[in-house]
Amino acid sequence: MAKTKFTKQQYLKWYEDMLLMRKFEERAGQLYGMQKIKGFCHLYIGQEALVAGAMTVLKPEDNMITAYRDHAHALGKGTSARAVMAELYAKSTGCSKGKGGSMHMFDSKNRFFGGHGIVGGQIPLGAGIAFAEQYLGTKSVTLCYMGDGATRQGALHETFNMAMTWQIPVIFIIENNNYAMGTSVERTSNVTDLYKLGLSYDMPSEPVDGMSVEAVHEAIEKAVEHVRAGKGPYLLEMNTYRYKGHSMSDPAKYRTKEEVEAYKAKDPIEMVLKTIQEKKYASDQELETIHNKVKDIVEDSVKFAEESPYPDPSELFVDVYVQADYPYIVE
Ligand SMILES: Cc1ncc(C[n+]2csc(CCOP(=O)(O)OP(=O)(O)O)c2C)c(N)n1
Ligand SMILES: [Mg+2]
Repeated sequence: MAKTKFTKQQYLKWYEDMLLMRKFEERAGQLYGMQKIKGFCHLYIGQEALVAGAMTVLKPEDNMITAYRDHAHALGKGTSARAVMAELYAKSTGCSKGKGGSMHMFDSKNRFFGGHGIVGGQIPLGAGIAFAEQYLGTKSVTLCYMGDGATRQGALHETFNMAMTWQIPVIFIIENNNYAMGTSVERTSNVTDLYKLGLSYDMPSEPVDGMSVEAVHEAIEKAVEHVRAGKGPYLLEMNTYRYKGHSMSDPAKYRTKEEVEAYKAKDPIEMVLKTIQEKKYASDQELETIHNKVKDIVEDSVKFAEESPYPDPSELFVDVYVQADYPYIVE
């Protein structure tokens, strides 16, 4: 059996965290089909290790920002399943008061800064949050996630240049799931090893196996150490896969069944489960307890969302513009 530097507690946390993300989204997908959830909805199923592996490294005072495929990030950063589900239902108890929906989860108290629908829009915003931390002299690190599609945006290059010039404490994470909607990386990028984009700015840049939560943890740990030491930005390209379509209306005809199956064979949750079982970190009964706990959290979130009220019409113009003073707590 291979030796691992990780503890039993870490494996069990990864298992529970990823299972919650997966079960939560499977239920969200079902509720979408029942028209309980409307509008846009992009699922993260298959990509869970990218967030779970970071959460065993980050401190509560570290920041996170991402694109619209954001349910798992919010859950990982500590937003309750209730607040995420209620947001999907557009209810006033949602983390964005029911006015953001699936693409705009936001939870400043847990230092989760969205949830952004404009592809690549969060890249300069993430660097901006990190700049604020540097300016104020804190030790907080900012994780800025983006899709492979976002790397073709001009904003990425402007941000990379400025972030390196000013040595901003930010870690850019490319979630390379091979597709931007139905368009493969090969069709739109001359450079398909996307981590190499950082090299022309002299940014430390590495590829990571995003199906392995251990590899994600190790890469983030190394990057965080670098950034916290004041050595400037870091870029990680995490190779991953989304099992579901781009959004709820995508039949995913641009890829083969074999391709999907090959990734599912490396499923991050199954891999962690295998280690837990091999190392006897939990009995079957203990695993069942975790499953039941996760199921209860998800069902409780659905009940909470169902029973919550919609925002009052008078809320329409509230929070459109806010004064977001440090530490960005918006009441
Ligand atoms: C500026 C901009 N252009 C186009 C779109 C339409 N759009 C929404 S998602 C998407 C694909 C993005 O893919 P990727 O960055 O790889 O993220 P993934 O969906 O794979 O997580 C596009 C083109 C948009 N939202 N914003
Ligand atoms: Mg993509």
